[in-house]
Amino acid sequence: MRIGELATRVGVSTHVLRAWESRYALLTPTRSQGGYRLYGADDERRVREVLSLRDQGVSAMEAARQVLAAERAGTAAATGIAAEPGPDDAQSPEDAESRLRLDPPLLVAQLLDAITALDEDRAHAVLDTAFLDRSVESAVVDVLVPFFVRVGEMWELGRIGIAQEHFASSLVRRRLGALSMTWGLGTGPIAVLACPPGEFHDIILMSFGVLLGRAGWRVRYLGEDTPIPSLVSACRLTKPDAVVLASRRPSGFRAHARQLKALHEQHPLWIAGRGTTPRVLTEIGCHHLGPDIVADVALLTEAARARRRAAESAARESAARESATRQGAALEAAASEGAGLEAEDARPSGARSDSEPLA
Ligand code: B12
Repeated sequence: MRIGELATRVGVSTHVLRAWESRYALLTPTRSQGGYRLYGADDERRVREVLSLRDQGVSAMEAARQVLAAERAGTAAATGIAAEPGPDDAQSPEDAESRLRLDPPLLVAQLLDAITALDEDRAHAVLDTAFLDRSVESAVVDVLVPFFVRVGEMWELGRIGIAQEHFASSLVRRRLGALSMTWGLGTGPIAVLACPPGEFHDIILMSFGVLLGRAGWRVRYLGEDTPIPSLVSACRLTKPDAVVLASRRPSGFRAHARQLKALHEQHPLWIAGRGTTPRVLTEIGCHHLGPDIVADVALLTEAARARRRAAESAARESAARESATRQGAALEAAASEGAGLEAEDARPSGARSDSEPLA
């Protein structure tokens, strides 16, 4: 069968299958007369085994290694003949891992090559490898961020044009978009994410949203060029545990300092990106996030936990105060009732209360 049919049968994109073929030698196609690669039942079985291991939390690279190792061992057991040593056999697992795993700088170089040629297929294959081989956090921090720094440098040097830069942005935004599908779900704290008016660089903000979603946050993403009154009404509606505003330029924040200061009084506001200068922070008086976006997720999470703990303890204190007030009132009532009874007891024996039925 051709790769498209295999992809449909196993429910994995052709990009991923090609990556697994070239990176892990998981697939061993034969060639048709016309030169097309043809895949067989063994290829399909290996892919299914890798997918099942991945469902159990094993990385694609490790799953491929296990499937191929089991296959070699199985062949040897079935035939009783020692299997030919595979390329991995003489190596330690660490050697095999480093052989299979591409270094982030190499991935960045391959990605730059692919976007320079506007080669969508190749660029996707590199991104597939980046996201399959490592955690989303590492793919973002070690591959995507350095990639955009290099795109900026090459753009400045005139080695790539605006077409390539737009192509790169659109490619990565679509990938992040796919990863963002579940970031609104759950019961975790809520974060509203936006860029101020005139700011269109939102890729890191979006990446940050993906990482927040993975850490259990519910993300409400407003994205680039958001008018401040719209941000304020979104916050009124969602009552977020954090509002994150990102801008490359200080003016993106300073032009709205008064409204942002007021917003921070209602909901915790965090500003991020290169526009976050000491002067901006003094003018707005809000929190800020640094350049390490993984550490930023932890910082925001800890702040939300502390805020929740403070709210819970305030609620407990207020409940305790209320209950003390209620107890005090009850005691007072009991005391005055007791005093009434005493007064009644003190009445002369023949005397009758007004409320007593007449005989
Ligand atoms: C992709 C891109 C675009 C895309 C953005 C697509 C998108 N949706 O994001 C588009 C095409 C829209 C664009 C437009 C423009 N761009 Co542009 N762009 C870039 C490029 C290549 C990557 C931007 C990026 O994502 N960088 C991300 C990282 C790599 O950069 P960073 O800002 O250092 O971020 C780090 C921290 O600050 C922090 N951080 C940043 N944001 C956030 C957010 C959160 C929540 C957190 C926690 C942390 C955090 O984390 C990062 C990692 O440490 C950069 C090159 C570069 N080196 O950045 C140019 C660049 C930023 N652009 C530039 C320019 C000039 C422009 C335009 C003016 C071009 C034009 N003439 O139209 C417009 C301006 C649009 C606007 N008003 O916002 C210049 C800016 C120069 C300057 N001195 O400010 C750069 C540096 C390119 C260059 N070398 O000339 N751009």
